Amino acid sequence: SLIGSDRVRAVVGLGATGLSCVRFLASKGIEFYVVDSRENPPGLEQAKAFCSEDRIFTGDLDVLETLGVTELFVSPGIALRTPVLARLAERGVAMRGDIDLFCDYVDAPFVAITGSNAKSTVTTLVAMLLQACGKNTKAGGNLGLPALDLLSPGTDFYVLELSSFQLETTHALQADLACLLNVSEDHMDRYKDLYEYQRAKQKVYRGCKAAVCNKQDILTAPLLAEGVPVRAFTTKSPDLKEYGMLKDGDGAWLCKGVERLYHTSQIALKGSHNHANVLAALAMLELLGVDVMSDAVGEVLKTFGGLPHRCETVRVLDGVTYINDSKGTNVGATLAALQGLGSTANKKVLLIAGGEGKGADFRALAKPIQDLVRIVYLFGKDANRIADVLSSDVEVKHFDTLDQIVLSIAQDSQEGDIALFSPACASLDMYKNYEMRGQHFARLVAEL
Ligand code: UMA
Ligand code: ADP
Repeated sequence: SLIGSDRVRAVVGLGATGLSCVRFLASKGIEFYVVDSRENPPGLEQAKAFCSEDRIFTGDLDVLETLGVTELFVSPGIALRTPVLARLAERGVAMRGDIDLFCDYVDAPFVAITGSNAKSTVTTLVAMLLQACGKNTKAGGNLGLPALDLLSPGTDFYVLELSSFQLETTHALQADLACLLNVSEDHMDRYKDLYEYQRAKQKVYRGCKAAVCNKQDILTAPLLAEGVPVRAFTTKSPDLKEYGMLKDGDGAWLCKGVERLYHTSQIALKGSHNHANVLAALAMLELLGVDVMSDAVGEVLKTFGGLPHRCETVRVLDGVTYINDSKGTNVGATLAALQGLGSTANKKVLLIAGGEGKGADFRALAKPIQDLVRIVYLFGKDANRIADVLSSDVEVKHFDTLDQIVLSIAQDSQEGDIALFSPACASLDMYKNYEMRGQHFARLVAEL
């Protein structure tokens, strides 16, 4: 806890997270320094309203060594391996994060959701479902609105999307409900290997009161004390108490054990990866004590078609469907998008990929691309690293810009094709963020 201690604190980083820590600590009358390695970080002007200028240091993190700090609130964008932080940690300085602060002060039940993919979709869906069931619900965290900015009286539930970076600096999460959706390679520029990354993700379960995991992904299996209720979800037929699917003609039933809950025709989210997301959300509702068969739940499932930039159909032109999956920023997401389109898409997919690969191993894409994709269009920093793993019988085209790619697709495509923009890479080599990249794609397609 923060009260009555003689700690010397610093907020490290002045982006959205750092600024939320600055506002929060100031509102509690707690003193702190602020440090950012950037000369002119985005939150600088706003921070000055909460902290005297002689306590703000920009341009270099090394100044931390001269301030006598004992506790840091480190922003998720800064690696704990950064030399000055590693040196301070070695000397016993506490490395905390905004979520740790949130946990100290939250006084309503909260749900913590992590995973390599589908976090935002599931976080949004769970929050919409709780809200529709009459619960005053606030959603945020990695989703966009920093967790500390959500805290407000009269809230029934907080639903937090957490990244592995946020979990690294969280020591006692103790969520009322924790969910790890899936684990596949991401952010390999920040982790030694998949297992170090998985360890960060697994911290979501620490001290939780109930848990949801993915039966088809062993890396999500929680190690919990006896008596903590756990629900698993799967896109295969479920065991008793599990959430899963039973085939039914062209569609399938989402089930709990043998109990039929919703038919896929009653669900706006499309693709088996999205059905897994719905099952995870239903499992969470049950553990939160909400009736999964209420009219309110059915209505949300019937209408929520997903967030922008996640397998979003932006146009059908001359029989060609253009899909914006700019949020497909790692291999796992692009795999899910390809597989979600199904075998009916056989050789009808024109895939656009490339960008900042974050040190990923792209080999897992080779087989699904060979099976489903007719032409691959590559651009961005790591285009060649993707090209290197592709089978020689797939046609690959290289371009400098997305503009050239969209024009080329307009010429190459035939009726019935799917032009899928799912980069398997981050956008930061060419764009400010994945939203700008997705908007650029949608604009180019609209101009065709
Ligand atoms: N930076 C510096 N020097 C500093 C501090 C930051 O160079 O001293 C750089 C970082 O390397 C990074 C950028 O500034 O490139 C932003 O870092 P930040 O920690 O200030 O980020 P925030 O603005 O606080 O936003 C963070 C999350 N960003 C990251 O984890 C990189 C946001 O998630 C999140 O919405 C926000 O907190 C509120 O909780 C974004 C994200 O990309 C969407 N997350 C990653 C992902 O989803 O893959 C993890
Ligand atoms: P996150 O917040 O974890 O990045 P999003 O909900 O924004 O997750 O989705 C990110 C990407 O993951 C999108 O490209 C989406 O198509 C893909 N995706 C959605 N559901 C799944 C799933 N169940 N498994 C793998 N990938 C998925």
